[in-house]
Amino acid sequence: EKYPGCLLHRTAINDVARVEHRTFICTSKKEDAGPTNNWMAPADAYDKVGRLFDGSMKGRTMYVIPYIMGPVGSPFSKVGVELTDSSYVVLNMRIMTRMGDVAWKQLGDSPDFVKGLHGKAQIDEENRYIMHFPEDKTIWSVNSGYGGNVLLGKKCFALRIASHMARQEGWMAEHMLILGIEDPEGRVEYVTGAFPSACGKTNLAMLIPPAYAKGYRVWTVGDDIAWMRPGEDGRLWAINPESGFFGVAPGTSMKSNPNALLTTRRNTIFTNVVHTEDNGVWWEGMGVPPPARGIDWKGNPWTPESPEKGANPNSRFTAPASQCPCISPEWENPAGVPISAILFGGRRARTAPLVYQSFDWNHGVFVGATMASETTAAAAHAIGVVRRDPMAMLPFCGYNMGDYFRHWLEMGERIRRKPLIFNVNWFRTDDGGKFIWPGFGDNFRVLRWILDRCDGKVDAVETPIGYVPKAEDIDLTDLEGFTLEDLRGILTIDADLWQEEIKGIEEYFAKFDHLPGELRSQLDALKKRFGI
Ligand code: OXD
Ligand code: MN
Repeated sequence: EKYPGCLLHRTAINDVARVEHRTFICTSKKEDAGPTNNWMAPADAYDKVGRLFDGSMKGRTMYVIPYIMGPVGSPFSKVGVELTDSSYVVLNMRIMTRMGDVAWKQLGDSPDFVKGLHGKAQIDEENRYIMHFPEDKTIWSVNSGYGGNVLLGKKCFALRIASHMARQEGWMAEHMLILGIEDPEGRVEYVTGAFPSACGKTNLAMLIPPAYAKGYRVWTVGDDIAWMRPGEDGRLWAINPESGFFGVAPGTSMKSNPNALLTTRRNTIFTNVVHTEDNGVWWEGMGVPPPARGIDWKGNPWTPESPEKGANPNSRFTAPASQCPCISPEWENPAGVPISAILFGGRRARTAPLVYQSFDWNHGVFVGATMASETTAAAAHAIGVVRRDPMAMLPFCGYNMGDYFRHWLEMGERIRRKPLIFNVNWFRTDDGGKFIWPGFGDNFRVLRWILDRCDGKVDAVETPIGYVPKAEDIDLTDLEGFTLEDLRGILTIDADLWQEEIKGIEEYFAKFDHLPGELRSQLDALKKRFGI
Protein backbone atom coordinates (compact mmCIF):
# COMPACT_ATOMS: atom_id res chain seq x y z
CA GLU A 1 0.00 0.00 0.00
CA LYS A 2 2.81 2.38 0.80
CA TYR A 3 4.81 1.79 -2.38
CA PRO A 4 2.58 -0.19 -4.75
CA GLY A 5 4.42 -2.22 -7.37
CA CYS A 6 7.82 -1.35 -5.90
CA LEU A 7 10.80 -3.55 -5.20
CA LEU A 8 13.81 -3.16 -2.93
CA HIS A 9 17.08 -4.63 -4.14
CA ARG A 10 20.56 -4.80 -2.66
CA THR A 11 23.60 -5.41 -4.81
CA ALA A 12 26.76 -7.09 -3.59
CA ILE A 13 28.79 -4.63 -1.55
CA ASN A 14 31.67 -4.79 -4.03
CA ASP A 15 29.34 -3.92 -6.90
CA VAL A 16 27.79 -0.47 -6.50
CA ALA A 17 28.94 1.60 -9.47
CA ARG A 18 30.04 1.59 -13.07
CA VAL A 19 33.59 0.31 -13.50
CA GLU A 20 35.33 2.54 -16.02
CA HIS A 21 38.70 0.85 -15.56
CA ARG A 22 37.10 -2.46 -16.55
CA THR A 23 35.14 -1.06 -19.50
CA PHE A 24 36.71 -1.73 -22.90
CA ILE A 25 36.16 -0.70 -26.50
CA CYS A 26 37.22 -3.67 -28.60
CA THR A 27 37.92 -2.51 -32.14
CA SER A 28 40.23 -4.19 -34.66
CA LYS A 29 42.54 -1.18 -34.55
CA LYS A 30 43.64 0.28 -31.23
CA GLU A 31 43.59 3.83 -32.52
CA ASP A 32 39.86 3.50 -33.22
CA ALA A 33 39.27 3.31 -29.46
CA GLY A 34 41.42 6.41 -28.98
CA PRO A 35 43.38 7.79 -26.04
CA THR A 36 40.48 8.04 -23.59
CA ASN A 37 39.18 4.44 -23.74
CA ASN A 38 40.56 1.11 -22.59
CA TRP A 39 41.14 -1.11 -25.60
CA MET A 40 41.41 -4.83 -26.17
CA ALA A 41 41.62 -6.68 -29.51
CA PRO A 42 38.22 -8.30 -30.23
CA ALA A 43 39.60 -11.85 -30.48
CA ASP A 44 41.40 -11.49 -27.13
CA ALA A 45 38.33 -10.00 -25.49
CA TYR A 46 35.98 -12.72 -26.78
CA ASP A 47 38.44 -15.35 -25.62
CA LYS A 48 39.12 -13.86 -22.21
CA VAL A 49 35.51 -13.08 -21.31
CA GLY A 50 34.22 -16.20 -23.06
CA ARG A 51 36.20 -18.25 -20.57
CA LEU A 52 34.60 -16.36 -17.69
CA PHE A 53 31.15 -17.08 -19.11
CA ASP A 54 31.91 -20.76 -19.64
CA GLY A 55 29.69 -22.75 -17.27
CA SER A 56 28.94 -19.66 -15.17
CA MET A 57 25.18 -19.83 -15.79
CA LYS A 58 24.78 -23.50 -14.99
CA GLY A 59 21.52 -24.08 -13.10
CA ARG A 60 20.35 -20.50 -13.57
CA THR A 61 17.43 -19.17 -15.58
CA MET A 62 18.21 -17.62 -18.94
CA TYR A 63 16.15 -14.53 -19.72
CA VAL A 64 15.87 -13.26 -23.29
CA ILE A 65 15.07 -9.55 -23.37
CA PRO A 66 14.11 -8.02 -26.70
CA TYR A 67 13.95 -4.25 -26.32
CA ILE A 68 13.70 -1.02 -28.25
CA MET A 69 15.74 2.07 -27.52
CA GLY A 70 13.53 4.96 -28.64
CA PRO A 71 9.78 5.34 -29.12
CA VAL A 72 7.96 2.45 -30.79
CA GLY A 73 7.93 2.88 -34.57
CA SER A 74 10.30 5.87 -34.54
CA PRO A 75 12.85 6.13 -37.35
CA PHE A 76 15.37 7.00 -34.58
CA SER A 77 14.75 3.75 -32.69
CA LYS A 78 17.01 0.71 -32.55
CA VAL A 79 16.43 -2.82 -31.33
CA GLY A 80 18.59 -4.79 -28.93
CA VAL A 81 18.38 -8.25 -27.41
CA GLU A 82 19.97 -8.91 -24.04
CA LEU A 83 20.53 -12.39 -22.66
CA THR A 84 20.98 -12.39 -18.91
CA ASP A 85 20.83 -14.64 -15.87
CA SER A 86 19.57 -11.80 -13.64
CA SER A 87 15.89 -11.18 -12.91
CA TYR A 88 16.94 -7.75 -11.56
CA VAL A 89 18.15 -6.88 -15.04
CA VAL A 90 14.85 -8.03 -16.56
CA LEU A 91 12.79 -5.90 -14.17
CA ASN A 92 14.96 -2.83 -14.70
CA MET A 93 15.00 -3.21 -18.48
CA ARG A 94 11.20 -3.44 -18.35
CA ILE A 95 11.19 0.10 -16.94
CA MET A 96 14.12 1.60 -18.82
CA THR A 97 13.26 0.31 -22.31
CA ARG A 98 10.25 -0.70 -24.40
CA MET A 99 10.65 -4.43 -24.04
CA GLY A 100 8.92 -7.59 -25.19
CA ASP A 101 6.71 -8.24 -28.22
CA VAL A 102 6.92 -4.62 -29.42
CA ALA A 103 10.63 -5.16 -29.99
CA TRP A 104 10.21 -8.43 -31.93
CA LYS A 105 7.54 -6.70 -34.03
CA GLN A 106 9.77 -3.72 -34.73
CA LEU A 107 12.70 -5.99 -35.60
CA GLY A 108 10.69 -8.21 -37.97
CA ASP A 109 13.02 -10.32 -40.09
CA SER A 110 15.88 -7.88 -39.85
CA PRO A 111 19.16 -9.19 -38.49
CA ASP A 112 20.03 -5.65 -37.41
CA PHE A 113 19.99 -5.60 -33.63
CA VAL A 114 22.53 -5.05 -30.87
CA LYS A 115 23.51 -8.32 -29.24
CA GLY A 116 23.98 -8.15 -25.46
CA LEU A 117 25.16 -10.91 -23.17
CA HIS A 118 25.23 -10.47 -19.43
CA GLY A 119 26.14 -12.91 -16.69
CA LYS A 120 26.48 -12.30 -12.98
CA ALA A 121 29.02 -15.15 -12.70
CA GLN A 122 30.56 -14.81 -9.23
CA ILE A 123 30.22 -10.98 -9.00
CA ASP A 124 34.00 -11.10 -8.84
CA GLU A 125 35.52 -7.62 -9.02
CA GLU A 126 38.82 -8.94 -10.31
CA ASN A 127 37.13 -10.58 -13.27
CA ARG A 128 34.52 -7.94 -13.99
CA TYR A 129 34.52 -6.86 -17.66
CA ILE A 130 32.21 -4.62 -19.66
CA MET A 131 33.20 -5.25 -23.28
CA HIS A 132 31.95 -3.36 -26.32
CA PHE A 133 32.45 -4.64 -29.85
CA PRO A 134 31.15 -1.76 -31.97
CA GLU A 135 32.13 -3.47 -35.24
CA ASP A 136 29.89 -6.44 -34.29
CA LYS A 137 27.22 -4.38 -32.47
CA THR A 138 27.84 -6.64 -29.50
CA ILE A 139 28.16 -6.10 -25.74
CA TRP A 140 29.45 -8.63 -23.20
CA SER A 141 29.21 -7.90 -19.49
CA VAL A 142 30.30 -10.30 -16.77
CA ASN A 143 30.71 -10.42 -12.99
CA SER A 144 28.51 -7.45 -12.10
CA GLY A 145 24.88 -7.02 -11.12
CA TYR A 146 24.90 -3.20 -10.90
CA GLY A 147 22.79 -0.94 -13.16
CA GLY A 148 25.15 0.85 -15.51
CA ASN A 149 27.21 -2.31 -16.04
CA VAL A 150 24.31 -4.65 -16.73
CA LEU A 151 21.32 -2.73 -18.12
CA LEU A 152 22.96 -3.01 -21.49
CA GLY A 153 20.46 -0.75 -23.27
CA LYS A 154 21.63 2.28 -21.33
CA LYS A 155 25.27 3.37 -21.28
CA CYS A 156 26.60 0.37 -23.27
CA PHE A 157 24.15 0.52 -26.19
CA ALA A 158 22.50 3.97 -26.14
CA LEU A 159 25.85 5.76 -25.72
CA ARG A 160 28.91 3.62 -26.51
CA ILE A 161 27.62 1.43 -29.35
CA ALA A 162 25.15 4.10 -30.53
CA SER A 163 27.82 6.82 -30.71
CA HIS A 164 29.76 4.54 -33.05
CA MET A 165 26.65 3.88 -35.18
CA ALA A 166 25.73 7.56 -35.11
CA ARG A 167 29.06 8.57 -36.57
CA GLN A 168 28.67 6.07 -39.41
CA GLU A 169 25.04 6.97 -40.05
CA GLY A 170 25.23 10.76 -39.61
CA TRP A 171 23.46 11.38 -36.31
CA MET A 172 24.44 12.01 -32.68
CA ALA A 173 24.16 9.87 -29.53
CA GLU A 174 24.75 12.15 -26.56
CA HIS A 175 24.84 12.07 -22.75
CA MET A 176 22.21 14.79 -22.53
CA LEU A 177 18.96 15.66 -20.83
CA ILE A 178 16.14 17.01 -22.99
CA LEU A 179 13.61 19.50 -21.64
CA GLY A 180 10.88 21.71 -23.04
CA ILE A 181 10.00 25.18 -21.77
CA GLU A 182 6.44 26.29 -22.38
CA ASP A 183 5.67 30.01 -22.31
CA PRO A 184 2.33 31.54 -21.24
CA GLU A 185 1.19 31.54 -24.89
CA GLY A 186 1.65 27.77 -25.02
CA ARG A 187 4.74 27.83 -27.26
CA VAL A 188 7.29 25.17 -26.29
CA GLU A 189 11.00 25.34 -27.04
CA TYR A 190 13.38 22.49 -26.37
CA VAL A 191 16.90 22.41 -24.96
CA THR A 192 19.39 19.57 -24.45
CA GLY A 193 22.19 19.65 -21.89
CA ALA A 194 25.34 17.65 -21.16
CA PHE A 195 26.77 17.76 -17.63
CA PRO A 196 29.27 15.47 -15.90
CA SER A 197 27.98 13.32 -13.01
CA ALA A 198 26.93 15.16 -9.85
CA CYS A 199 26.04 18.42 -11.62
CA GLY A 200 22.26 18.10 -11.20
CA LYS A 201 21.20 16.81 -14.61
CA THR A 202 18.08 15.02 -13.38
CA ASN A 203 17.15 18.07 -11.26
CA LEU A 204 17.48 20.41 -14.23
CA ALA A 205 15.47 18.05 -16.46
CA MET A 206 12.56 18.18 -13.97
CA LEU A 207 12.86 21.79 -12.85
CA ILE A 208 9.87 23.68 -11.46
CA PRO A 209 9.90 27.34 -12.54
CA PRO A 210 9.89 29.92 -9.72
CA ALA A 211 6.52 31.39 -8.69
CA TYR A 212 7.13 34.73 -10.45
CA ALA A 213 7.18 32.99 -13.85
CA LYS A 214 3.44 32.63 -14.14
CA GLY A 215 2.23 30.57 -17.06
CA TYR A 216 5.61 28.96 -17.71
CA ARG A 217 6.12 25.21 -17.47
CA VAL A 218 9.09 22.93 -17.84
CA TRP A 219 8.49 19.55 -19.48
CA THR A 220 10.87 16.61 -19.19
CA VAL A 221 11.63 14.64 -22.34
CA GLY A 222 14.67 12.81 -20.94
CA ASP A 223 17.17 13.04 -18.08
CA ASP A 224 20.24 11.21 -19.37
CA ILE A 225 20.52 10.39 -23.07
CA ALA A 226 19.56 12.14 -26.31
CA TRP A 227 19.69 10.73 -29.84
CA MET A 228 19.61 13.59 -32.31
CA ARG A 229 19.42 13.91 -36.07
CA PRO A 230 18.80 16.72 -38.55
CA GLY A 231 15.19 16.88 -39.71
CA GLU A 232 13.85 17.79 -43.12
CA ASP A 233 13.20 21.31 -41.85
CA GLY A 234 16.94 21.73 -41.21
CA ARG A 235 16.57 21.73 -37.43
CA LEU A 236 18.12 19.18 -35.06
CA TRP A 237 15.51 16.77 -33.63
CA ALA A 238 16.02 14.73 -30.46
CA ILE A 239 14.47 11.70 -28.82
CA ASN A 240 15.04 10.14 -25.44
CA PRO A 241 15.89 6.50 -26.22
CA GLU A 242 14.97 5.41 -22.68
CA SER A 243 11.58 4.98 -21.06
CA GLY A 244 12.58 5.34 -17.42
CA PHE A 245 14.89 7.17 -15.04
CA PHE A 246 17.78 5.44 -13.30
CA GLY A 247 18.38 8.26 -10.85
CA VAL A 248 20.66 8.76 -7.88
CA ALA A 249 18.48 8.58 -4.75
CA PRO A 250 20.50 10.47 -2.07
CA GLY A 251 19.77 14.17 -2.18
CA THR A 252 16.44 13.65 -3.98
CA SER A 253 13.82 15.41 -1.86
CA MET A 254 10.60 17.40 -2.20
CA LYS A 255 12.85 20.46 -2.16
CA SER A 256 15.57 19.47 -4.64
CA ASN A 257 13.40 17.52 -7.08
CA PRO A 258 9.74 16.98 -6.18
CA ASN A 259 8.94 15.62 -9.64
CA ALA A 260 11.55 12.87 -9.31
CA LEU A 261 10.33 11.93 -5.86
CA LEU A 262 6.71 11.81 -7.02
CA THR A 263 7.74 9.63 -9.96
CA THR A 264 9.06 7.00 -7.55
CA ARG A 265 5.92 6.43 -5.47
CA ARG A 266 4.90 3.30 -7.40
CA ASN A 267 6.25 0.72 -9.86
CA THR A 268 9.79 1.67 -8.89
CA ILE A 269 12.88 -0.39 -8.09
CA PHE A 270 14.97 0.97 -5.23
CA THR A 271 18.56 -0.23 -5.15
CA ASN A 272 20.86 0.04 -2.12
CA VAL A 273 18.69 2.40 -0.05
CA VAL A 274 17.56 2.04 3.60
CA HIS A 275 14.63 -0.31 4.19
CA THR A 276 12.46 1.14 6.96
CA GLU A 277 10.59 -0.88 9.59
CA ASP A 278 7.23 0.09 8.09
CA ASN A 279 8.29 -1.36 4.74
CA GLY A 280 9.24 1.95 3.16
CA VAL A 281 12.51 3.37 1.88
CA TRP A 282 14.79 6.18 3.02
CA TRP A 283 18.02 7.80 1.95
CA GLU A 284 20.24 10.64 3.09
CA GLY A 285 18.96 13.97 1.79
CA MET A 286 15.40 12.70 1.30
CA GLY A 287 14.21 15.71 3.29
CA VAL A 288 12.32 13.65 5.86
CA PRO A 289 13.61 12.49 9.25
CA PRO A 290 15.44 9.16 9.20
CA PRO A 291 13.60 6.14 10.54
CA ALA A 292 14.49 5.24 14.14
CA ARG A 293 15.56 1.82 12.87
CA GLY A 294 16.03 0.25 9.49
CA ILE A 295 18.16 -2.06 7.40
CA ASP A 296 21.02 -0.36 5.60
CA TRP A 297 22.10 -0.93 2.00
CA LYS A 298 24.42 -3.71 3.11
CA GLY A 299 21.54 -5.54 4.78
CA ASN A 300 22.65 -4.72 8.34
CA PRO A 301 20.54 -3.20 11.15
CA TRP A 302 20.90 0.58 11.01
CA THR A 303 19.92 3.57 13.16
CA PRO A 304 20.57 7.30 12.62
CA GLU A 305 23.42 6.94 15.14
CA SER A 306 25.20 4.32 13.03
CA PRO A 307 28.60 5.59 11.89
CA GLU A 308 27.99 4.70 8.24
CA LYS A 309 25.46 6.09 5.82
CA GLY A 310 22.26 4.06 5.55
CA ALA A 311 21.95 4.35 1.77
CA ASN A 312 24.88 3.88 -0.56
CA PRO A 313 25.87 7.29 -2.03
CA ASN A 314 25.21 5.78 -5.49
CA SER A 315 21.91 4.16 -4.48
CA ARG A 316 19.30 4.46 -7.19
CA PHE A 317 15.65 4.50 -8.15
CA THR A 318 14.49 2.98 -11.43
CA ALA A 319 11.16 4.62 -12.26
CA PRO A 320 8.92 4.77 -15.34
CA ALA A 321 9.21 8.12 -17.13
CA SER A 322 5.47 8.00 -17.83
CA GLN A 323 4.85 8.51 -14.09
CA CYS A 324 6.76 11.80 -13.95
CA PRO A 325 4.32 14.66 -13.21
CA CYS A 326 6.13 16.91 -15.72
CA ILE A 327 6.71 14.34 -18.46
CA SER A 328 6.39 16.09 -21.81
CA PRO A 329 3.31 15.26 -23.92
CA GLU A 330 5.85 14.90 -26.74
CA TRP A 331 8.21 12.52 -24.99
CA GLU A 332 7.22 9.55 -27.11
CA ASN A 333 6.71 11.45 -30.34
CA PRO A 334 8.43 9.23 -32.92
CA ALA A 335 9.69 12.36 -34.70
CA GLY A 336 11.36 13.70 -31.54
CA VAL A 337 11.41 17.35 -30.52
CA PRO A 338 13.23 20.23 -32.28
CA ILE A 339 16.20 21.60 -30.34
CA SER A 340 16.78 25.36 -30.00
CA ALA A 341 19.79 25.28 -27.66
CA ILE A 342 22.46 22.90 -26.43
CA LEU A 343 23.92 23.45 -22.96
CA PHE A 344 27.26 22.32 -21.65
CA GLY A 345 28.27 22.76 -18.04
CA GLY A 346 30.34 21.66 -15.12
CA ARG A 347 31.32 22.69 -11.62
CA ARG A 348 33.70 25.63 -11.73
CA ALA A 349 34.26 27.66 -8.55
CA ARG A 350 35.57 30.73 -10.37
CA THR A 351 36.56 30.27 -13.99
CA ALA A 352 33.27 30.01 -15.88
CA PRO A 353 30.56 32.66 -15.59
CA LEU A 354 26.95 31.69 -14.79
CA VAL A 355 26.22 31.44 -18.50
CA TYR A 356 27.79 32.35 -21.82
CA GLN A 357 26.94 31.70 -25.43
CA SER A 358 29.46 30.42 -27.94
CA PHE A 359 30.14 32.57 -31.00
CA ASP A 360 29.01 29.85 -33.41
CA TRP A 361 28.72 26.06 -33.78
CA ASN A 362 32.44 25.35 -34.13
CA HIS A 363 33.24 27.51 -31.13
CA GLY A 364 30.46 25.66 -29.29
CA VAL A 365 32.13 22.35 -30.14
CA PHE A 366 35.35 23.75 -28.64
CA VAL A 367 33.43 24.78 -25.49
CA GLY A 368 31.98 21.26 -25.21
CA ALA A 369 35.30 19.58 -25.96
CA THR A 370 37.04 21.52 -23.19
CA MET A 371 34.32 21.38 -20.54
CA ALA A 372 35.41 20.36 -17.08
CA SER A 373 34.42 20.03 -13.47
CA GLU A 374 36.48 20.75 -10.40
CA THR A 375 36.51 17.89 -7.95
CA THR A 376 34.75 18.48 -4.66
CA ALA A 377 35.41 17.03 -1.24
CA ALA A 378 32.74 14.42 -1.98
CA ALA A 379 34.80 12.85 -4.74
CA ALA A 380 37.70 10.56 -3.98
CA HIS A 381 40.19 12.94 -5.57
CA ALA A 382 42.14 16.00 -4.48
CA ILE A 383 39.87 19.02 -4.04
CA GLY A 384 39.79 21.62 -6.81
CA VAL A 385 41.44 19.46 -9.47
CA VAL A 386 40.10 20.18 -12.93
CA ARG A 387 38.83 17.04 -14.66
CA ARG A 388 38.00 17.47 -18.32
CA ASP A 389 34.96 15.56 -19.48
CA PRO A 390 34.26 16.53 -23.09
CA MET A 391 30.51 16.77 -23.73
CA ALA A 392 30.17 14.63 -20.52
CA MET A 393 31.06 11.71 -22.81
CA LEU A 394 34.48 10.75 -21.44
CA PRO A 395 33.29 7.38 -20.09
CA PHE A 396 30.72 6.86 -22.84
CA CYS A 397 32.25 7.63 -26.23
CA GLY A 398 32.49 4.33 -28.14
CA TYR A 399 35.32 5.44 -30.43
CA ASN A 400 38.30 7.77 -30.71
CA MET A 401 37.38 11.02 -28.94
CA GLY A 402 39.32 13.06 -31.53
CA ASP A 403 37.12 11.56 -34.25
CA TYR A 404 34.10 12.30 -32.07
CA PHE A 405 35.03 16.00 -32.04
CA ARG A 406 35.37 15.85 -35.83
CA HIS A 407 31.91 14.26 -36.05
CA TRP A 408 30.46 17.17 -34.06
CA LEU A 409 32.13 19.64 -36.43
CA GLU A 410 30.80 17.73 -39.45
CA MET A 411 27.30 17.60 -38.01
CA GLY A 412 27.45 21.40 -37.83
CA GLU A 413 27.79 21.42 -41.61
CA ARG A 414 24.74 19.21 -42.00
CA ILE A 415 22.37 21.04 -39.64
CA ARG A 416 21.02 24.01 -41.53
CA ARG A 417 19.19 25.61 -38.59
CA LYS A 418 21.70 24.95 -35.86
CA PRO A 419 20.87 25.08 -32.16
CA LEU A 420 22.86 27.77 -30.32
CA ILE A 421 25.43 26.39 -27.89
CA PHE A 422 25.79 27.71 -24.34
CA ASN A 423 27.89 26.96 -21.30
CA VAL A 424 26.34 27.20 -17.84
CA ASN A 425 27.91 27.05 -14.40
CA TRP A 426 25.59 26.95 -11.39
CA PHE A 427 28.52 26.43 -9.03
CA ARG A 428 30.47 29.70 -8.61
CA THR A 429 31.52 30.03 -4.97
CA ASP A 430 32.37 32.93 -2.69
CA ASP A 431 35.55 33.27 -0.62
CA GLY A 432 34.03 31.01 2.01
CA GLY A 433 33.37 28.30 -0.58
CA LYS A 434 29.60 28.87 -0.51
CA PHE A 435 27.58 28.65 -3.72
CA ILE A 436 26.55 32.13 -4.83
CA TRP A 437 23.79 31.26 -7.32
CA PRO A 438 20.71 29.64 -5.71
CA GLY A 439 20.41 26.99 -8.47
CA PHE A 440 17.60 24.41 -8.68
CA GLY A 441 14.33 26.04 -9.84
CA ASP A 442 16.05 29.41 -10.17
CA ASN A 443 18.12 28.01 -13.04
CA PHE A 444 14.93 28.69 -14.98
CA ARG A 445 15.97 32.37 -15.00
CA VAL A 446 19.07 31.44 -16.98
CA LEU A 447 17.09 29.16 -19.31
CA ARG A 448 14.85 32.08 -20.15
CA TRP A 449 17.83 34.25 -21.09
CA ILE A 450 19.09 31.39 -23.26
CA LEU A 451 15.76 31.13 -25.09
CA ASP A 452 15.59 34.91 -25.45
CA ARG A 453 18.97 34.70 -27.18
CA CYS A 454 17.67 31.91 -29.43
CA ASP A 455 14.69 34.08 -30.33
CA GLY A 456 16.89 37.14 -30.92
CA LYS A 457 15.11 39.07 -28.14
CA VAL A 458 18.13 40.26 -26.09
CA ASP A 459 21.65 41.35 -26.82
CA ALA A 460 24.69 40.38 -24.86
CA VAL A 461 28.20 41.50 -24.08
CA GLU A 462 30.93 40.14 -26.32
CA THR A 463 33.86 38.82 -24.25
CA PRO A 464 36.92 36.74 -25.19
CA ILE A 465 35.11 33.52 -24.22
CA GLY A 466 31.72 34.23 -25.79
CA TYR A 467 28.56 36.28 -25.30
CA VAL A 468 27.75 36.98 -21.65
CA PRO A 469 24.39 38.40 -20.49
CA LYS A 470 23.93 41.97 -19.44
CA ALA A 471 23.05 41.52 -15.78
CA GLU A 472 19.72 43.39 -16.19
CA ASP A 473 18.58 40.82 -18.76
CA ILE A 474 18.37 37.99 -16.26
CA ASP A 475 15.10 38.26 -14.38
CA LEU A 476 15.74 38.38 -10.63
CA THR A 477 12.10 38.98 -9.61
CA ASP A 478 11.38 37.69 -6.07
CA LEU A 479 14.88 36.32 -5.68
CA GLU A 480 15.41 37.19 -2.06
CA GLY A 481 18.92 37.79 -0.76
CA PHE A 482 20.42 37.90 -4.25
CA THR A 483 21.22 41.28 -5.79
CA LEU A 484 22.10 42.58 -9.21
CA GLU A 485 25.63 43.09 -7.83
CA ASP A 486 25.81 39.40 -6.90
CA LEU A 487 24.76 38.56 -10.42
CA ARG A 488 27.37 40.87 -11.90
CA GLY A 489 29.93 39.09 -9.73
CA ILE A 490 29.17 35.67 -11.22
CA LEU A 491 29.12 36.96 -14.79
CA THR A 492 32.73 38.13 -14.61
CA ILE A 493 35.64 36.59 -16.47
CA ASP A 494 39.01 36.63 -14.75
CA ALA A 495 41.78 36.89 -17.35
CA ASP A 496 44.37 35.37 -15.00
CA LEU A 497 42.23 32.32 -14.38
CA TRP A 498 41.67 31.97 -18.12
CA GLN A 499 45.44 32.02 -18.70
CA GLU A 500 45.58 28.97 -16.43
CA GLU A 501 42.57 27.47 -18.17
CA ILE A 502 44.21 27.88 -21.56
CA LYS A 503 47.34 26.11 -20.29
CA GLY A 504 45.15 23.29 -19.04
CA ILE A 505 43.41 23.02 -22.42
CA GLU A 506 46.76 22.95 -24.23
CA GLU A 507 47.94 20.09 -22.04
CA TYR A 508 44.67 18.30 -22.53
CA PHE A 509 44.69 18.65 -26.30
CA ALA A 510 48.20 17.21 -26.42
CA LYS A 511 46.71 13.82 -25.52
CA PHE A 512 44.71 13.57 -28.73
CA ASP A 513 46.40 12.30 -31.85
CA HIS A 514 43.19 12.70 -33.87
CA LEU A 515 42.41 16.24 -32.71
CA PRO A 516 40.76 18.19 -35.54
CA GLY A 517 42.78 21.22 -36.69
CA GLU A 518 39.67 23.33 -36.18
CA LEU A 519 39.85 22.83 -32.41
CA ARG A 520 43.49 23.99 -32.40
CA SER A 521 42.41 27.04 -34.39
CA GLN A 522 39.68 27.68 -31.84
CA LEU A 523 42.25 27.54 -29.05
CA ASP A 524 44.56 29.92 -30.94
CA ALA A 525 41.66 32.30 -31.49
CA LEU A 526 40.80 32.19 -27.77
CA LYS A 527 44.41 32.98 -26.88
CA LYS A 528 44.41 35.86 -29.30
CA ARG A 529 41.23 37.28 -27.81
CA PHE A 530 42.97 37.26 -24.42
CA GLY A 531 46.04 38.88 -25.99
CA ILE A 532 48.21 35.79 -25.35
C1 OXD B 1 24.46 7.74 -14.89
C2 OXD B 1 25.85 8.22 -15.06
O1 OXD B 1 24.22 6.83 -14.10
O2 OXD B 1 26.07 9.10 -15.89
O3 OXD B 1 23.58 8.28 -15.58
O4 OXD B 1 26.74 7.71 -14.37
MN1 MN C 1 24.35 9.58 -17.09
